Amino acid sequence: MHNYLKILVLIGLFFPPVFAAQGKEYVVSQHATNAKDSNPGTASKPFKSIDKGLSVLKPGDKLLIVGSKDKEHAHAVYDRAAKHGINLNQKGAASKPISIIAHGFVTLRGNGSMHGINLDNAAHYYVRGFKFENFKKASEGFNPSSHIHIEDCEFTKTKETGMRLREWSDSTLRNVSVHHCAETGLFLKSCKNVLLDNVHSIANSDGQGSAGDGDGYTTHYCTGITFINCSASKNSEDGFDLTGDHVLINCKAMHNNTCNIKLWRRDGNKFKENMTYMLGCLLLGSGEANLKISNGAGLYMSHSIVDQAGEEGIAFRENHQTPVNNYIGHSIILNSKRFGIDRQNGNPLEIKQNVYYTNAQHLRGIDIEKAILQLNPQLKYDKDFNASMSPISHIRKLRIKKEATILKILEDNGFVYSDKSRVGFLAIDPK
Ligand SMILES: [Ca+2]
Repeated sequence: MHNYLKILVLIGLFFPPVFAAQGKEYVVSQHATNAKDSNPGTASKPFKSIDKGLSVLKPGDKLLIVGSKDKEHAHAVYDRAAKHGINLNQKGAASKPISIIAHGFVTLRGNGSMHGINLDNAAHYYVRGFKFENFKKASEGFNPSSHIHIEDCEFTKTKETGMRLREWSDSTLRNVSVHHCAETGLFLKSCKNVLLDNVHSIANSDGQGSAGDGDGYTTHYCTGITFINCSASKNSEDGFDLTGDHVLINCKAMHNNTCNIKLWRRDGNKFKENMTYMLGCLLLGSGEANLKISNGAGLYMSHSIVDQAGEEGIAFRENHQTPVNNYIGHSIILNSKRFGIDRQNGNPLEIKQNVYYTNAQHLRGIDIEKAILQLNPQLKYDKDFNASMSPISHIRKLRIKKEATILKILEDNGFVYSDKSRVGFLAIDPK
């Protein structure tokens, strides 16, 4: 139970409010017949260029960039060759963010030399509705940025890395997809208090397969990163390659070349304790271990499915001098080509009411007798397990237990799902 509370404390740090713009509204419409940059930037006399629109923004202002009703229409495309797609070079203020919003379909198209969003030193921005393609990186910022909220955006076909988020804090990505980018989809470095909600990192590749580092998500030196309803799939290396304190709720990591999820404790040249909480996650089909925990990183996993690992389902590797307590409960570990759970390191691991099914072998480094006794008594171990049932129907059985009412606990503590049906997948469901 204490672990749930820890999750809530972590989640409670997020959901920064987005305030209504209080300043002026400007319009950019490159194809309007009377558009010109000497205009006042109103709806009837719009600016022609994005650069002009960006240059006039003050805290609280809103910039509408007009595209097309038709996604494929030429008017949807703004040519951003040799320019950043959007340069967040003004600063909003605490209750006066600057909003930059696409009106209709807007594609910002680079030529590979600059970045989709330049975050350098940016603060208090709200960006919504754009497609960014053919930039050098999907986003970049060499100096800290904070309170940036990016919604309903798509980033694709970069030349180097997808989104690079460095020293990014108190910020949100919501309804964002990053796909077919070079190298890693989203690279977060030294970030703090970041919420990723419904973010999908797909088919990003550095061209080196499992030997490279084309991860769905990479985090280095980060604290307080929460992923809700996020996914990583078909990336050329790992799905989620994480260092730091993270929460993953209802996330999916599927068919990534190396591990679907990898947790590290390494933090620069130091080893810092960290813990990743996973609730209701699906790890499906990995080239190597489905979930790998290295250097004694901490894992708390509940109500999750670990299916079709190319090697181990869950592999604990490499001892660390300071033990971290790990927990795996109410989860199903099945169809691993090697052990379901392979604990080669000596960190404490509590396993409780899991189901192990058709792994090459179920458990190593664990007291198997004890592990079997800990299974949910309503679900008999292995031989009574109905293979025709989907893993999801099994996990639904598991969560009948009262202690599985995670959603209620979350809701009681102010965690709100705007659309429960979208969850669509186990766990966060009190029934
Ligand atoms: Ca990796």
